[in-house]
Amino acid sequence: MGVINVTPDSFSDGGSFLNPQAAIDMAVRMVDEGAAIIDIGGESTRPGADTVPVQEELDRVLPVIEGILSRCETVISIDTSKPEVITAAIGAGAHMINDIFALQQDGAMAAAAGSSAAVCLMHMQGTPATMQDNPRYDGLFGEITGFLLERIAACDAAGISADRLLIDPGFGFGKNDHHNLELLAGLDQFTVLGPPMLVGLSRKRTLGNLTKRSPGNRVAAGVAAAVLAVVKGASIVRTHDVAATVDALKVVQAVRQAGI
Ligand code: 7PM
Repeated sequence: MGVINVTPDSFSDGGSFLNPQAAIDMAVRMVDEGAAIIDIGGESTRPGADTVPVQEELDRVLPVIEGILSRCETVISIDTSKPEVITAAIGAGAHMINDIFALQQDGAMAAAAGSSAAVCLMHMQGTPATMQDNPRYDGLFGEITGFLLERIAACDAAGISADRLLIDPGFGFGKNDHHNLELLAGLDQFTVLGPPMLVGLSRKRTLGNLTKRSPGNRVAAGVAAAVLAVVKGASIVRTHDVAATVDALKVVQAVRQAGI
């Protein structure tokens, strides 16, 4: 899954475009490089980022979804928590909802249930504004598993069947470096929940703290994390660096097939 942010953000040191044409070009390039899914976001989840009004978010993402689908065949994921954006993006051709609030915001569950799109349920402790202020867990895996099971049950109650779901432990979302590394080491524990697992480690701060590198120079670290995640059961890797990640995962897949 390649990441395209249609925001004025510079955090990720690439992958953010306010110009729709640049965003579309980058997405098409990611598809050419082997991405199976493009994740499009119009609102930053960065702590302290400005919230974006609904109309502004729509104006950012809809032309990009339409532009990508007019140029190539790919699966489009919409990174949003707003029901209006969920519904409009699916109307424009999006196939999947990537909501860091796991459909807990007002109207989001109903908007998802009114479609047949896939849904990624991500764990976050707290909210983006405060989640990195000394996150603490009594039991890291138990807390995340409990949350994901509760959200799977909430989706089922709303009429979203389990075969539409993906789960995500939410690396960096209310987790310190130690939490993130522990999660990666024990990632296989989430496979028993049932839905395929999506993970996002690309360019994240834990990788920066390990390597002392800026976001744009964390490609090798991110590729290592992606390989470990897939070996431990992840089905989808969210990345800013598609070409390098696809190459690495081709090796993983070939070794797996040779080992059958
Ligand atoms: C600031 C904080 C800027 C966090 C960017 C981020 C994930 C995601 C993001 C993830 C899923 C980033 C993150 N991360 N969606 N959206 N899983 N499902 O580093 O890990 O891209 S935003």
